Amino acid sequence: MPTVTLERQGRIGVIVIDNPPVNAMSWGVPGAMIARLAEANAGGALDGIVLMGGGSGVIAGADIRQFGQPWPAGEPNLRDMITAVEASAKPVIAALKGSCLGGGLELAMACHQRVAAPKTMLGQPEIKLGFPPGAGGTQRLPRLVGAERALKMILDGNPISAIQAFEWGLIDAVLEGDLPAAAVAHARAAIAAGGPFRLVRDRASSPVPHGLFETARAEAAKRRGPQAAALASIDCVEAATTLPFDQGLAKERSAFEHCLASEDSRALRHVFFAERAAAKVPGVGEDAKPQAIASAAVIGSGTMGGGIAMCFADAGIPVRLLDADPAALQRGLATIRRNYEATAAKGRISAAEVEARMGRITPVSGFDQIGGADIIIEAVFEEMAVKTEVFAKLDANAKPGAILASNTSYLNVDAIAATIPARAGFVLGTHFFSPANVMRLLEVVRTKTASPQTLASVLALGRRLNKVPVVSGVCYGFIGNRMLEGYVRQAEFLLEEGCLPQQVDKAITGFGFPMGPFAMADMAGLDISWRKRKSQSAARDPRRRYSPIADQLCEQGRFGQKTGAGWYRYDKGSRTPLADPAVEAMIVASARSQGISRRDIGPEEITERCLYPLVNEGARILEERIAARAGDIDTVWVNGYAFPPWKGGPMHWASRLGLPKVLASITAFAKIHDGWDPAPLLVRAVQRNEGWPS
Ligand code: 3H9
Repeated sequence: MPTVTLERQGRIGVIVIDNPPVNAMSWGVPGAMIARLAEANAGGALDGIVLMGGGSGVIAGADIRQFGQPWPAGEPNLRDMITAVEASAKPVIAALKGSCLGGGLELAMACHQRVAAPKTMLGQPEIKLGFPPGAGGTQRLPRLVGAERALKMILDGNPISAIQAFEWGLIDAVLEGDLPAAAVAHARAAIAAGGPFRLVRDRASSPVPHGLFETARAEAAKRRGPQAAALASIDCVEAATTLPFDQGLAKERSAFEHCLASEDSRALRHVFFAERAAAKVPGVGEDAKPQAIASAAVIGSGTMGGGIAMCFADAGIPVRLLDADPAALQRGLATIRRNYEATAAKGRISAAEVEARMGRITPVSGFDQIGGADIIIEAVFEEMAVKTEVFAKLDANAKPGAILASNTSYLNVDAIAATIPARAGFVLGTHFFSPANVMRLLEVVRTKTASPQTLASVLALGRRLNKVPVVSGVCYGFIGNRMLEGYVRQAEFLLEEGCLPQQVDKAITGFGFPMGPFAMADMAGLDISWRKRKSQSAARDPRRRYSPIADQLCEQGRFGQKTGAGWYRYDKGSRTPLADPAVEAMIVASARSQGISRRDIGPEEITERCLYPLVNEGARILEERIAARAGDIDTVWVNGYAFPPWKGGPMHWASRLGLPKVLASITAFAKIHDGWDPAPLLVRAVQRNEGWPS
């Protein structure tokens, strides 16, 4: 149960909102806070009030879990709390620490002053949940920092530092040292000086740069993702500059309610909680304490190995980068440096930071030089024999208890672990996504033998590396790539049946993906999957339909962007895919040779044909317990494959469409096309009128 306490420190009252873990404004908090405020105002014992969050000090805003549930009758809410603060006869000073977000910042802006510890982050992240701020953020923030800065904060949703907030006038002071004591001292001094304690609502808005809102609207219209929340936010901030305060508030209120009820917001909130639920892994309890990871080693200095080494360097963890080929090692290091310098050129890190990060990466050439690392990740050629040879060397060189991980995308990590039985408890998969230093997903592949502590350690490490770790069981392609296969197959079949690559890609980007399957394949390089297909061709089931076009492209040396041609053609130095009549001719010829008569196929069928296989395979993955929950699958697809987050991931999307509708289409496709047998779990969920198992 949340508690709100009032403690007296001389003539200053300190109100602490204690609602672990993040002091959200759940039911009960506003009522208790209003009661403490009334106590603090009663009588003449106090001159002023300091308001802060308990525990870590974080105030994360409204309780997102309670959105969509009826607010208990008669129970005050966040807006009542804000009204009470503004009505307080004694000045209220917000003392901020950790993160002060959403409704937390809105509450702070209603206070008479704001102070913060130096590391505090302040923001209005509501847009990431699909709605504009709903408790005055769009009205008070522009009055404090100006409409331009307020728009930026509200539209990108990213927090700013306390130092920045002070420079912009969002807070009145940055306080060093113990925050409660410093805030009380600040309150005493401010009261002695007579303020100023002017409420933000009473301030006039500063002049707005010409064309600000028009430009913002034009940019919002181009924005990938839900535009309603962005456009509503712009309207509300504009209202802060044109309407009286209370009218602006009313406008914000209705925009907030409208967007909160949208499917986009529902999906984004699902993604928020699914990512956090993925951190809770069955069989890995509190007693599985993560082991300390102070140093790392990465084997293989290619694109993946270099990217993984950068993840460690970025997180401040020293890493040894091993490659037996000195030239490859030098090339790998040069690429890493180029990447850092490009980031510095964009102003995201300083030149000194480039050197600091490079300094954390030590190139080495022998296994004897990585034995001291707490975790060793191999990113060598994707072939079992190569991987097991590496693991044999790790067995001989790694210190006892070191975690040994394979960055395989497909191979059986149980089989790898079995080759070094004495260390099998420390072996698992860490499947990074390319570019590894950018992509947030980390599939943690749980072997049968990995100990809970090994898993807990890698999950904690993943979070330190700023990743979203999701545990997958062992199967071919794990969660993400196993599902990808059906998506790509159907996209290729659609070509033979009547589409062109650009039509398929357009339907998929129209759905919300940043790229369609063919543009994506050209970017990734067609040769990698070609090599894989060739190595497996003997095992291919001849009864299954097979589209040969991707192979034919590769046979002509069309490997995608890197060779200037793949599914598309590319002008020299350009990455813009251009439709290629030569590819169309290949498609038409392939259809003819298979006796397929091509027809017009609309975007709706393209979307269903490409995306329903994700749902069907996802259901199998869930039934086999490769993924612990449907939300884990969604987390994989949103963070690793750019499934539009405002659609919530494939499993959430299917639930919202209605599983009976999805099953009906899958069953209909199964009558015409190969590879559409409905997953038993999907059939059962529909028969029993249930959702995905939790
Ligand atoms: C809002 O305020 C609307 C207003 O404008 C208007 C209203 C009328 N509610 O992320 P973590 C849980 S909208 C409920 O792992 P961290 C989270 O699920 C809100 N629960 O920790 C997790 O639970 P569990 C605007 C929340 O240290 C636990 O706390 N605010 C909320 O890495 C720990 O979370 C936001 O969008 C919440 N608001 O990061 C802020 N926040 O342990 C969203 C967290 O059961 N929150 N939880 O899995 C965050 O960005 C991060 O959680 C934060 C801490 C930076 C605060």
